[in-house]
Amino acid sequence: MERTLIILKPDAVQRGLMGTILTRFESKGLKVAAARFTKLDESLLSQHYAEHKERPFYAGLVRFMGESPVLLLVLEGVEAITVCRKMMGKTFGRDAEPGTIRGDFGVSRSYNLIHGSDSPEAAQREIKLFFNAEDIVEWQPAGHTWVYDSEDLQ
Ligand code: IDP
Ligand code: MG
Repeated sequence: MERTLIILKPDAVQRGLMGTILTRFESKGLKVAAARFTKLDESLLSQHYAEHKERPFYAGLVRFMGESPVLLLVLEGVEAITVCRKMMGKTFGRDAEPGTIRGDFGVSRSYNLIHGSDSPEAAQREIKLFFNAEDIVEWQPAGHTWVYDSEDLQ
């Protein structure tokens, strides 16, 4: 099992798309391991987006992400990082394939609805940045045994 950090960004929250997006992950079989609705401050955002500090879009990105609340999620599943990135689609809504979250719901470069960790190292770092260890809930969804075959879990 793998965990990934997902952020439903301010545009997803303001456009009333939280439920729609979360439903896609739930329907796919991903399990919510932690969730928090909050407004992110500049210090957290500068740590989260440290790799983009020198990019021309950085200032606008931090402003946008702190402007309004976000929904922070830890999702869990087999190969959850790759599965979620595929479901999100390419970074810019205009390039993202139909059927993906960004492809179906957005047309913007900056307002692209969702963040998802892009590697196991990033996931570990990002989950630690936004959640305490005790915020991660260990639980077994009732339908779990019908989501994965025993072979998937080896
Ligand atoms: P990702 O979210 O698909 O991993 P990254 O390249 O890591 O994409 O960029 C982080 C975020 O920065 C994007 O999700 C998007 O919100 C924003 N961003 C990236 N490139 C641009 C750009 O060229 N213009 C405006 N915003 C951008
Ligand atoms: Mg990225």
